[in-house]
Amino acid sequence: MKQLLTGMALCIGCNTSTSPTPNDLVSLSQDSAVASGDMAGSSTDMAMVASADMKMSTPSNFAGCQNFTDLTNQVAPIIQFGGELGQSYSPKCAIVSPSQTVTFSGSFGAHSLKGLVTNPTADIPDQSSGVTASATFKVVGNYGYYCNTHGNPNGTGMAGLIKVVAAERWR
Ligand SMILES: [Cu+2]
Repeated sequence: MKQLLTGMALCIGCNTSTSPTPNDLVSLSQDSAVASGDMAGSSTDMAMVASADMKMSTPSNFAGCQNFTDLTNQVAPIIQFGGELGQSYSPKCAIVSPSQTVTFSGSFGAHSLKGLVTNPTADIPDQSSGVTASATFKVVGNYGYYCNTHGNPNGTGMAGLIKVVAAERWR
């Protein structure tokens, strides 16, 4: 009787449709063999390509940005944060021209600023003290940033995006 019960317990689920059939197992192992073969052949190349892509890959909708505030006509554009704005930047999504200087204004002690490593250049400073910090953008592209306390490098929470666009490209 004890042996019978043990045998029944072991068989529970062993014939369900979710169990892989022998054919499935064969094709799975063939796929993984191909994949690992590719990886072994070019792992160094793949790493180099990935890091090169990441340099330029801040998404154009970072921080959920779809509608952008045009700051290109402003002599001294300012992005404010904290204080009455709470855990947000204003404007959160901004467009500037190359060589324009943007000033972040607010308490960096309460809202430590971080630029994304995927930005084209590291113009947005890491700033954790003081109340103003400036960034001059010489290279077109998408520059994401976030609050190290209330935001994330993936753009959730307190984060923003500066789009640096040559005038003839979007007017
Ligand atoms: Cu913050």
